[in-house]
Amino acid sequence: MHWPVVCENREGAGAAAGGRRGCGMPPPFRIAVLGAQGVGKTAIVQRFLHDDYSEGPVPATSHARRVHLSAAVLNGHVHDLQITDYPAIPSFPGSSLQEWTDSCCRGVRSAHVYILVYDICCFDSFEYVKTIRQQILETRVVGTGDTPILIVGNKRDLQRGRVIPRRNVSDLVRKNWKCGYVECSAKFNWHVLLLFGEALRSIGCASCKHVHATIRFQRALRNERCALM
Ligand SMILES: Nc1nc2c(ncn2[C@@H]2O[C@H](COP(=O)(O)OP(=O)(O)O)[C@@H](O)[C@H]2O)c(=O)[nH]1
Ligand SMILES: [Mg+2]
Repeated sequence: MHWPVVCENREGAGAAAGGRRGCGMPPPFRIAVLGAQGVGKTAIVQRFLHDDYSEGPVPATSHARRVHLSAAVLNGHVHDLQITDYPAIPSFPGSSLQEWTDSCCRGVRSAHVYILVYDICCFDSFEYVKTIRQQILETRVVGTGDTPILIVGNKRDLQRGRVIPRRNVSDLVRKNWKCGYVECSAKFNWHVLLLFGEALRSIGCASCKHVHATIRFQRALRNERCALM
């Protein structure tokens, strides 16, 4: 497969202000990754950005919000991506003031797409996703476009421990909620690329009806690296 052009990846709380703006680049696509503690949000983001997965104990910093800058090629154009890996936020902030009061929620209201992750073996984590989705809908400003939401069932490799039949979740999410649904395994790198592709497609479709969903990624990015493929 031919992977395209330039990529870079910078991380940390200060990364949000960066990007390649000022060089005629459009603002980054902001992707918010949300879900209960332990569902594998960080593992999914690490797998996507670094093709890396670690099983060990969860470091203390995992409870902080992490902003990652990266890039993808969409319809022949390079787009900056800002992927924010949120801790399990207690609730979706209903106002800008609430968002700024709780530092772990910063930027969540202005995301272009929400990736809501649950663990297919944990019923409570699906309940969390349900609640957050409902809160996102309630805070939408009438007249503005709908921010797409993608529901992700992680830990697909633990299929035998599944608590809700896949068909039931998929029907609820796709038919009733009108959201995309993807199951993945960060551990075995199964459908991780697909889910980010779905997320970007949903942004493209919401912002431009004529966008052709041709998305290609530079995989296995390394810090501060540019690659010409
Ligand atoms: N079996 C399995 N374990 C996973 C998977 N993704 C994450 N984990 C494990 O789940 C735990 C929590 O993952 P983490 O990414 O820290 O979850 P977060 O709190 O949602 O960010 C860690 O021990 C991971 O190794 C997966 O796809 N399969
Ligand atoms: Mg985490």
